[in-house]
Amino acid sequence: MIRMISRRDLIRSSVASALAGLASAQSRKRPNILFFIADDWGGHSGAYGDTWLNTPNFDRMAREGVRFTNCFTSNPKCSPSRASILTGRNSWQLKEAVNHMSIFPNEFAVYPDELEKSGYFVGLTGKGWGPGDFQSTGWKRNPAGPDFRTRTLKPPYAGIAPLDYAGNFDDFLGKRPKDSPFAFWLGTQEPHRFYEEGSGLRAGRRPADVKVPKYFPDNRTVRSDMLDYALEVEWVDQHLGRVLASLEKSAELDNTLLVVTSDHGMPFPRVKGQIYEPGFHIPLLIRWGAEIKGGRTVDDFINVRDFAPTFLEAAGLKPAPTMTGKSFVDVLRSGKSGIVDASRDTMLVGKERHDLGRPNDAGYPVRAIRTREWLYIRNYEPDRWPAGNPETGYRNVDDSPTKSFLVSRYDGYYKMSFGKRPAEELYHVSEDPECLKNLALDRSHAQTMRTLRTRMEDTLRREGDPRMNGQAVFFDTIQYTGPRAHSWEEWLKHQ
Ligand SMILES: [Ca+2]
Repeated sequence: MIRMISRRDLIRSSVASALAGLASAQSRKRPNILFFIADDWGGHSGAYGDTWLNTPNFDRMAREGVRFTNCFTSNPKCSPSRASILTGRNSWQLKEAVNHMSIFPNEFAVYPDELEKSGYFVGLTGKGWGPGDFQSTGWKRNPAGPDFRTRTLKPPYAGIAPLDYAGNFDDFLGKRPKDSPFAFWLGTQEPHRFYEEGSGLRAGRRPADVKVPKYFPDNRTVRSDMLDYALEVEWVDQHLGRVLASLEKSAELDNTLLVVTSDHGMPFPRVKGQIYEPGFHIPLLIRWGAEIKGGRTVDDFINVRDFAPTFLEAAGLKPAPTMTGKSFVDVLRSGKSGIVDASRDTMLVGKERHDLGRPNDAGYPVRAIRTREWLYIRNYEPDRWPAGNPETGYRNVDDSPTKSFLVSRYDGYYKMSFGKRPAEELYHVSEDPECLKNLALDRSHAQTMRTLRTRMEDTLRREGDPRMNGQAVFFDTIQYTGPRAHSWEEWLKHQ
């Protein structure tokens, strides 16, 4: 006999299933959230197809988790990128924290605090938010969490005692109250410079293996410098290996949302601190046990400001009202590869001041828009030097053998890294990921450029960017909190 289902039955059964769903959501254990961020890592690894580094643990993350191919920071320098991660906002929405070596305002919620308020045990080791000053605005601890700085390692070479990140993480785990989920920020200081010159060669790495970017001359200086960088990346990978082992040993691995990323590209000329693809395109590997299907590659655009709302959603919380990023828990849970959410196809990037070294401590303001195909860049002060003034030593590029070589030659390669730039640049980034050929003056792309410019400015205006709203002068008032050794006034004194 076929029983007719009444409307009342239907309502009753849907209420019952909704209640069952709620119960299972409540009984689901809240995940641990481990944010593992390397400093200045351009993503070079086996996981991203490089064969000149040994990175078994990054590679394991890609096999067991999700590998994102389009993760970006909105500002390719330590402090602003980390401020975006913590607050879930673009850097021009962060007042003083848009700048490097600045102060951290206290009016924006940060995700470690939100998690702590809901019962998470939180901690930090290594580099959190910084460099800069968070104390003067009332922060009692680094916005990334309370510091677990318990162990250092024997220096591998003269003078430097690196933190034992993985050991500190173990100590943190040992102090965790029973049954509390944890949120830990593990920020390595590597592969940030400085490096012991020639360490890669001495460790037996082969210069011939290195893949040299086209914006550098292919020579032994550059190859050796990149091998030194590779050694530091491998050091980070080893710590990730120890962290994975600790999680396994404590039976927490599969209940941990483990995020492995970087703050911006590698510390080389034309990359770190500069608004070209290699500077703001970063790695992102996420493992979350059985919660998500592993072994996937996802091409959706993810911005660092999406991390905070994602972590809060994973913990069963709503994003803080000040967060403008968007959770991608749905993308993680989808089980799909390739493009999952087609609306994730655009992002903005920009900067104001990074380092000192220009008259009046001026910055180099830029905004840019990146779509699947294009990168449009607007340099607002093209008369200024993009990497810092020659007189003060191009301070927005970390000193390195590669930098010294380029500066000594003063040729086309020098120009690509240090020379002045036109007010507008356009790169067909899907075909030219190294941003070598500026198409801004190519008339056949004029319409594309106009469309991108309008779209970028409209979005920035909606986001309240002071530069779009006639208040760019604010950026010139922001205090620099680091040493003034490389300032213009210091240089003048010695003339
Ligand atoms: Ca950095």
